[in-house]
Amino acid sequence: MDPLKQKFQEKATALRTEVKSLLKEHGATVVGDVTLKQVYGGMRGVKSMVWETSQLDAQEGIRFRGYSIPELKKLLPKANGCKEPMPEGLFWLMLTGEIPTQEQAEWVSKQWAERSEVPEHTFKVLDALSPDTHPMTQFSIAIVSMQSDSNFARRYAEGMSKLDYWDPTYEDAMNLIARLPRVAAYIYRRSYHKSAHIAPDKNMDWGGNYAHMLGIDNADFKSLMRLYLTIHADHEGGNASAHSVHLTGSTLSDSYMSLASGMNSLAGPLHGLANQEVIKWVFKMLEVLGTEDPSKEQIADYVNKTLAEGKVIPGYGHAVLRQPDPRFIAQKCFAGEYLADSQIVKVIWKVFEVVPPILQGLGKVKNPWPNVDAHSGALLVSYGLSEYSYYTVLFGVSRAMGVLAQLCWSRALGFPLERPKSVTTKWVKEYLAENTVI
Ligand code: CMX
Repeated sequence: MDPLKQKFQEKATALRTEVKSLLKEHGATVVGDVTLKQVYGGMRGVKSMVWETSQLDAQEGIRFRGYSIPELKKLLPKANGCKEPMPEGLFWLMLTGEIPTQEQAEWVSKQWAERSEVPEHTFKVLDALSPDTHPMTQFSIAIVSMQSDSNFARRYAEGMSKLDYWDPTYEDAMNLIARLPRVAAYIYRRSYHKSAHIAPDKNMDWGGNYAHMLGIDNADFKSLMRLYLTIHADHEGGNASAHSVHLTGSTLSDSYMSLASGMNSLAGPLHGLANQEVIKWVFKMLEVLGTEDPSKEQIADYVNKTLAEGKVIPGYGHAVLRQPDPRFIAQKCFAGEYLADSQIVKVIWKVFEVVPPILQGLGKVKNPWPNVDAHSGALLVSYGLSEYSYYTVLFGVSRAMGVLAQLCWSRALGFPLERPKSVTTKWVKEYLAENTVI
């Protein structure tokens, strides 16, 4: 058994026993109430799921297995000479709860290089699509097309014990994550570079090789990719992409089907597609204002115009966070170090000064601060990756690590089919009539 799988099995066996006795003793403990507002309001804050790989605090932001992003930047292993963390190390951490050694992170790199072969039929499926098909549509189709290789689906069809579900899930997760950069780069090159594909370099790390296959062989861009792929990986379980993977996975759909579900949710403009919407909105603003260097007053006017048209300001607000997103701050720090002269970065920083007070002034926006998507586009544009319709695919490649690590945990802990209760408005009215004290 490989070292990561062995460590995961040890940890999972122990936690499964612990959870069993926890539920035996405390299964009836009430952990929260649900209000009617939450029932109609997208279930905000309702505790209804266990997610081991990360947890989100409204004030502090995300912690992966207890570690904040600045801590991870210090503690996770680095690829040769790069200052940013290796996403491979984060995957090890999410799966085992332990910060890996350099050797362990490099082992993951090698494993993913070995497992990265994409079936020929997936390229044929992609080539059959019109090149102007949205990259997220292509990504989702490509993931489903690889499902024929699922170890879980094959072993389930052969008849496997419930206790073994985690094992082929781990194999599928490793294979799928390994293949995603190749698939994602293929989509980029066919959509924007006339299918001039770039062969993978199996000696490179996962993030570096992705940058290489995109066609941007710049050391700083590779560093950005490692940071980007690390910070977008997971955001606890309730966000739409993670929850979609969890829900689909709970039916015992395999990793390929489950991940495609998550990617279809990520493709919505209130979620991952916001990264494309931000830069599209900024480009439009610069075009309308006729300047590359708008004043704060000009930006404020444009923000108010967007709001008056009944639209949201993309990249701002969050369902849980109530402070600037530490993933935004991590990208701002990167820009400060590597791209302080970039004009588009300067515009994003000005927008950051202008938007929060305006949103605050509306009186209804719970979080006026920037989220992860407010900054990423400016970094990518600065390195020449300006085709913003592609941006959500980058997010998706990263998000696969978190949701698939958790899918391994969900299988190992024997989580059941997810099936919450819905009610009709008629039921609500009857319930209120019977239960409201006048
Ligand atoms: N611009 C304008 N209005 C906003 C707003 C924004 N950025 N964020 C919230 N609001 C509005 C909501 O539309 C809602 O208005 P109505 O009452 O008229 O419907 C009101 O403020 C209250 O919303 P909320 O409780 O503060 O926010 P939600 O939890 O409902 O929604 C989110 C969260 C992210 C969908 C919302 O802030 C938004 O639409 N932001 C812009 C899109 C975006 O950046 N999404 C990316 C999120 C991060 C990610 O998943 O990648």
